[in-house]
Amino acid sequence: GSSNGSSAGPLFTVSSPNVVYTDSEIHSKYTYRTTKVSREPSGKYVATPQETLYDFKVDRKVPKLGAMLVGWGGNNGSTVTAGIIANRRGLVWETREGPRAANYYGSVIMGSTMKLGTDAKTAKDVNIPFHDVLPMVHPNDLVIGGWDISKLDLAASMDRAAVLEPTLKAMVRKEMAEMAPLPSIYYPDFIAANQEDRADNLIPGSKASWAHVEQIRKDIREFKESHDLDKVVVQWTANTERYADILEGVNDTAENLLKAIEEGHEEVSPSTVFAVACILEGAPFINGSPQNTFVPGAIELAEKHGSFIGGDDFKSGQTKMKSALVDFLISAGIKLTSIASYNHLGNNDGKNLSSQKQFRSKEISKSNVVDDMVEANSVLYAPGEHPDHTVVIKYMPAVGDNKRALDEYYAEIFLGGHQTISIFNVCEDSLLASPLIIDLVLVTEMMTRIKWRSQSTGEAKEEDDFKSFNSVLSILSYMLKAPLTPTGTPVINALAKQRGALTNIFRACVGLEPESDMTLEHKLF
Ligand code: NAI
Ligand code: DG6
Repeated sequence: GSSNGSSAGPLFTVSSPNVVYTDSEIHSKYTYRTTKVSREPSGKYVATPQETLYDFKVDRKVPKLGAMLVGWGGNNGSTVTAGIIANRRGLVWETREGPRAANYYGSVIMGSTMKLGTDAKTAKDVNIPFHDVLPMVHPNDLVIGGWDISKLDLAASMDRAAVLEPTLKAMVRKEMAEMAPLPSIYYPDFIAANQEDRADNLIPGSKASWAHVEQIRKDIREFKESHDLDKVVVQWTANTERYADILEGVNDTAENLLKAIEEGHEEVSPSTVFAVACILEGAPFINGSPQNTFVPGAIELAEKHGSFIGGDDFKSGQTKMKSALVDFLISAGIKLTSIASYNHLGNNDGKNLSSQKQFRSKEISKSNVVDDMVEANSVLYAPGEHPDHTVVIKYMPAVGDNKRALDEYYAEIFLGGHQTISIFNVCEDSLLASPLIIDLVLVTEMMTRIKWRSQSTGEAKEEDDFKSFNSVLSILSYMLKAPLTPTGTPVINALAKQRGALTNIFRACVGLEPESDMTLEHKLF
């Protein structure tokens, strides 16, 4: 069973002089071990093990949390809302294949486990639900709300999305019908022209303005007050926008961006206006779409205000496979030489992406996902050498949300031979994206309750030396195609490494060593 919070008591406690539990906090002293490498004039390397001592502090009080979605009435928004209601009520519904029960499959936090250690008696692995590693919010307790430029209530949105079984829809319809998205901001130039007919729920004004920032901030405050929430996390799951041009004096610095919004500059996108409003309101903001919402000015503003941001673009199906498979091929010493990625889909996302500028945003986020793995292998690839990589997306209304993705991976193997791997990946796109929306909210909220300080000087420090993680939450990378990282820090796309970062940071907060697969206990006896 899953338990969280200090009242129910945690599923496990750590017995170590480095870990202290109080009623309200978990304190851990953690030694972070890395290796510093220097290059000698001879071209050889010297590797020196390094240790840094950190204090971590976790607030154990699980808050009452709201998640506000921009694009709430879309396929993802309506599906994740219905899914949470179904789980909360433990629903079971009939399908032609028999009864189906609500679950959180596809959520790392709710559906996967972490090895805690080995059993003291049997030496077998003890695995616990990921959700029990730290005191996390349960998704059943989330209060969902949000905005959409389309005024349909959530029951009608769920019908329009055509994702869920009619029997399930019937069971959640009443609750869904009572939910309606708040009016939103619509600057027609940023999304495809073919979206215009659903834009009937609008805050007046068709370009950025300070009134828009104020209205969004007010919406967040009112949602928080009316549901008696401790915190709100906001997530963009609205249409993919075109890229905004990065212009000197407009969106290059925090100050210029705020000025550009006040002056109504046409190059500021709706998603950037949402990001700015959330940053100023202190509500974490996650971008689930590929466009460059986080222009340099928005990142600087977040860092200035110590507000959390994360993005970009949910990594759900084709790209998730890619970031696992390419990691495997290149780590196996096989020289991947080309990737051809094609997909067609028939939902409103596909319709919006049939427009060139919006497709271009997606093409960028889908294309840069193997760079780190290629660059890391200087045995297979010369500097600057890269596999060919093509991404095609076609709109095919008939298949609806049932996306078809075809991928061909072509590689060079031993002595000039070739390996071709073909993948045909069919899935309901929104059923893959919905659990990621949940994970992003839960992990982001958790990060607001973790503080750290460096103990490298060895001296005891004042309580107020504790800080938050950097504003840019790269820990969310596992769920995202084009992970945003703090300025000047590397992007990690390899799926296993991304999961390792998430797992091991959580472990460090309770004073546990990183997951090690050495299993020396089974080899040295
Ligand atoms: P959708 O088109 O069904 O939903 C988007 C919603 O956003 C629509 O209801 C639309 O009316 C609304 N909208 C557009 N502009 C808005 C604005 N300025 N303010 C408020 N609402 C606005 O699309 P879907 O399938 O839900 O996907 C949402 C986004 O997530 C898309 O950008 C898509 O590319 C991205 N995404 C989806 C993945 C998936 O597997 N479903 C994976 C990766 C990214
Ligand atoms: C088709 O490419 C539409 C897109 O919105 C994708 O469905 C979405 O980005 C998911 O991408 P992936 O590559 O993770 O399956």
